[in-house]
Amino acid sequence: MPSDEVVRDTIAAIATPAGRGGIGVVRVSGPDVPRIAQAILGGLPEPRVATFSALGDVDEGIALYFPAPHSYTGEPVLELQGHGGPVVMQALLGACLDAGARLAEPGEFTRRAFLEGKLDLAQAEAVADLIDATTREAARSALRSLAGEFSSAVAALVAQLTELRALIEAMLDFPEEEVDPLHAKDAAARLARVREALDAVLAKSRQGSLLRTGVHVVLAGRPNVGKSSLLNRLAGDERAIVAPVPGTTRDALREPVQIEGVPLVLVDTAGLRRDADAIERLGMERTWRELESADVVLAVREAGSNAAVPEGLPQRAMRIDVYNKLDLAPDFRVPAGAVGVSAKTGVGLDRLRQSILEAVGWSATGESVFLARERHLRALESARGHLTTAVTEVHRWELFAEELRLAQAALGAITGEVRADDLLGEIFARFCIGK
Ligand SMILES: Nc1nc2c(ncn2[C@@H]2O[C@H](COP(=O)(O)OP(=O)(O)OP(=O)(O)O)[C@@H](O)[C@H]2O)c(=O)[nH]1
Ligand SMILES: [Mg+2]
Repeated sequence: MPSDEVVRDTIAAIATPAGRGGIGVVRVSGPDVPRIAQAILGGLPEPRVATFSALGDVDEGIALYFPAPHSYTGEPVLELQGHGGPVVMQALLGACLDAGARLAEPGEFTRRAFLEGKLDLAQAEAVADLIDATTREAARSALRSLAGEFSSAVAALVAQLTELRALIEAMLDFPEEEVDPLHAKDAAARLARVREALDAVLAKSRQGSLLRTGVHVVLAGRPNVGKSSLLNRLAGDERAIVAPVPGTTRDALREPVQIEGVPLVLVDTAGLRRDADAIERLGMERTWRELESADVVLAVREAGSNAAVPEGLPQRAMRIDVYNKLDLAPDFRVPAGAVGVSAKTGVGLDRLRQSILEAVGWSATGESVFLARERHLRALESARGHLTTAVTEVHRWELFAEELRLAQAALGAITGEVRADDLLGEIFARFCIGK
């Protein structure tokens, strides 16, 4: 990886996905772009004007030139749009490499954009999140982060902290007994306001993180209670085999679905019972493993049957008690807190979907959420920890100021103001090549 020094080499990569397509794009960024354009196009195209040209002796297509600093990376950028076949694209990339470019590493274009100050770190991450979004809701949220909504919210917190720190620094110049009690009161009130604002950002970030990671929902229960039928209903498709014989499902089956834009992975499992044959027992072992990593467990049983759910369902995950086959037991009274459904008629499924969202803490407030990464959540929580400690240090102003400084540093790590180089490597290595 290149270091942060200003003189960089020129990188090139195929920016479109591998395979055949109408158009394929090779992207080049760096100081050698004019020389490479000369070699491949016979000259630099007019800035930002789509220019039809021969692309070396490989293809013909459109060339686009973005002079620095008005480009994605902030460096001179050349985009070559040729025909999107793997051979053509490889040859075009090869021509760029022959002309002096180096093959880009994953995420290197975006890394340069960050180093050139075109994007902050949270925005750079939003680029990858937008590409990786699995639902429309996640994509919308990523786009908002890319536009800087999350970064501004963090910056607003940092600004509040900076102001408060300035106030405290001024107080530090006086001996404790001379500090105006009004100032002390003011500082405490301001701290309370920052904490409130931080809590709001944290709540939106926790919600949004669900859109990134997806939620593991495991269906578990005794055989034949209708777990596979429920999965099919929720997935809107006949994915799992359903049969009247107990012990139908052996392997755990995963099915991605979404509820109100929240991506979930539904996991159907082998029913749990005592006297099972060898293969079914192997299936049951898998069920227990799935249960260990579940975010939500749907504990399914038959309405009106006396059979309890199997013992030992984990407590860690959120659990929803589901009574299925309500159509067979019309008089059955669903216990409070549980959900009654019929996989056959579809009754109660909307209620079940809502319960799943509630269980993971999703509330459809219509307010925008932040598509936060684990890294962001940890930073916000750490900042929150320091502010909580600060509350107890009111009147010990030096310690108070130190906690504020630490909180600010934690927040600065989100946007990359405060950063460690190994963090950059870690973040950008997960990008695709050409981005
Ligand atoms: N009437 C009625 N029958 C249902 C309902 N849900 C499932 N069934 C039937 O119950 C039987 C078992 O359904 P499955 O979905 O295979 O049950 P399972 O819990 O996955 O069973 P195993 O895989 O063996 O653990 C099938 O004959 C289904 O058609 C329901 O809501 N109403
Ligand atoms: Mg089944």
